[in-house]
Amino acid sequence: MKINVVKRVLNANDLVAQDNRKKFKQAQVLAVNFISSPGSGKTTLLEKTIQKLLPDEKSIALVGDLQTTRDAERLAPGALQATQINTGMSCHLYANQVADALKTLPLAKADYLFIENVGNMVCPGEFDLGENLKVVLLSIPEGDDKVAKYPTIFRAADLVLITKIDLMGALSFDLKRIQDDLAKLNANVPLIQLSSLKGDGMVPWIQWLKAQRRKGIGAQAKFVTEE
Ligand SMILES: Nc1nc2c(ncn2[C@@H]2O[C@H](COP(=O)(O)OP(=O)(O)OP(=O)(O)O)[C@@H](O)[C@H]2O)c(=O)[nH]1
Ligand SMILES: [Mg+2]
Repeated sequence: MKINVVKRVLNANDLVAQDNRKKFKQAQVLAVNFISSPGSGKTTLLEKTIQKLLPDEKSIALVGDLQTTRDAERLAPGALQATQINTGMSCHLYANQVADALKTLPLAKADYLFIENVGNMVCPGEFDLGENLKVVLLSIPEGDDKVAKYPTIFRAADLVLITKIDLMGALSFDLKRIQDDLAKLNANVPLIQLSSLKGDGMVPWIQWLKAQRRKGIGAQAKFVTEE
């Protein structure tokens, strides 16, 4: 019997993403892609994270939004550099937009590259940017039904952050429902609950982030690029 082996053909975006990944590896930078709906708390979390990593570890922020430089302005304090990409009509970042930005970013001086994708639960999941990890945020006000309704992005997540947990008591949100839905899609994905506003959950989040960077640099596991 003849067995046909079908290889995934890399598209133009994937090829640029591969090249980005090589650059992250060369610079020994952990590149993290933050994905969520608009307003889930990506920028607020990054503002706090960049500050908490200082003075030992330094970060670059790269932010995608349709319009304005507001998020980059918020992230500039504490960051080695904060760069805004305006995507116009596009609901996600492309790898070549990241590649263009890399030309002016001080990657060699950084420990982390935090990429805040355009606020959207669908499109960003389809486009590899060359990142080492995808962190998906879901905030309490969005509701506990979202994992099952937007499975693609939760399937691809390396970490799920439940944000704005200070609002847990004010809104009806069943964490067990989230855990059950994640168990079906991405059984071993870690989940951290946090409030950037109040500070709860920041310790495990920062520990997780640092551990990923150590793992990447030690074993070159996540930094390895498929040749
Ligand atoms: N209660 C509460 N509000 C928060 C928390 N984190 C962020 N917010 C608020 O949520 C709103 C949106 O936060 P952002 O950090 O701008 O959200 P974002 O995901 O970056 O939004 P986009 O860039 O537009 O996709 C702001 O009013 C924040 O103050 C939190 O932990 N608790
Ligand atoms: Mg933002």
